Amino acid sequence: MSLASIWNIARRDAVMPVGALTELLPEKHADFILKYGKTENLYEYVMSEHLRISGLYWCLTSLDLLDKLESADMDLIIDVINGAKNPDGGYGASKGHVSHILHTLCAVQCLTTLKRQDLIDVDAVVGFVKGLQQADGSFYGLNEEADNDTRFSFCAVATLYLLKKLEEIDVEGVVNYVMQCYNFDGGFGTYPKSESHAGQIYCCIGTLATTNNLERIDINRTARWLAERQCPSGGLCGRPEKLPDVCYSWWVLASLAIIGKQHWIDKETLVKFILASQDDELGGIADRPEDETDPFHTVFGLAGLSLLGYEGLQPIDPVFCMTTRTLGDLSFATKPPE
Ligand code: GRG
Repeated sequence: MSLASIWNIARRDAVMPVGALTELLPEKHADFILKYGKTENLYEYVMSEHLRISGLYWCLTSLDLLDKLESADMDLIIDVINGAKNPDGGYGASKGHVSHILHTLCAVQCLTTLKRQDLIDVDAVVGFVKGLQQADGSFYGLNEEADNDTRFSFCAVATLYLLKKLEEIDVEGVVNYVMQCYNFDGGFGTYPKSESHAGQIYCCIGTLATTNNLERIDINRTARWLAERQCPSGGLCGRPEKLPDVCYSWWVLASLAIIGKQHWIDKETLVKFILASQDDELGGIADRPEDETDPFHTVFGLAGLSLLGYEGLQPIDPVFCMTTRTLGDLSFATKPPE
């Protein structure tokens, strides 16, 4: 760990470098993302087999935001996704991996983006998702592992929503479980009584929005917790006392957008923070300025900029983190309660 990183932790914020980038570099980012599909021998590619389908979702959505989807190798992507399909109806991280609700959602998102939902065995996916719901309404991530987590509640609801099959699960049960994870501070945790975390809040608000239950929360209290995540550098963190990270430009901002409070964040400084986290040589966006870039932070940085109305990026849907153009009539109309 560098001396600068230790200093960042001590001050609980990132340093904005002198002469940081102030313009988006879309061509660089498209090249950075496309390189992942072309070089199977790339160290990062080989080491990321356990998140291959999620990685495809990050890359495809980045390209869609940059309006460069046509540059992707569709046949290769479809081969990888089909290879990850399992007899139990779900998708694994890649070929030979057990089915997981996260990768199943990502496979559905990718095939929706590629306009190839026809390749999905909808009944089989519905069967897999239904099998993960527990008596208390919560969801496991994979069969036979008691790992209930509000992330998986959202993944289940989003998968079925995108397939127009939401009614196939116990929706009231999932909403009741998510509401058990609602904390006094306005945030949500991973399971009942666990600490509020911005990533889990996104998942819970997304679940409530998709099932039309946003009126169950105190919007102002939740928005306040989220808005307090903005650090003096402009970047957003995931919980109190933690460092800002570009990915929270999505988890925090999208949550605020869904409940109609995006304006509680200072837009100008957040845009500066994301732009300062780009790499002008290799392309891509990092977790914070001067760190190494990767597809995960690239997609959520671009998605955050799109929500902030940054010019030249396709508009994004705050619930599904997919472009509104791609989602068409599946795009979620954000209607915060009065
Ligand atoms: C449709 C985009 C989309 C997502 C699917 C799986 C999922 C739903 C969302 C994940 C939400 C989440 C929990 C995000 C947080 C990711 C992250 C950076 C976790 C690290 O957390 P900590 O607590 O790190 O280790 P910090 O220091 O940031 O608190």
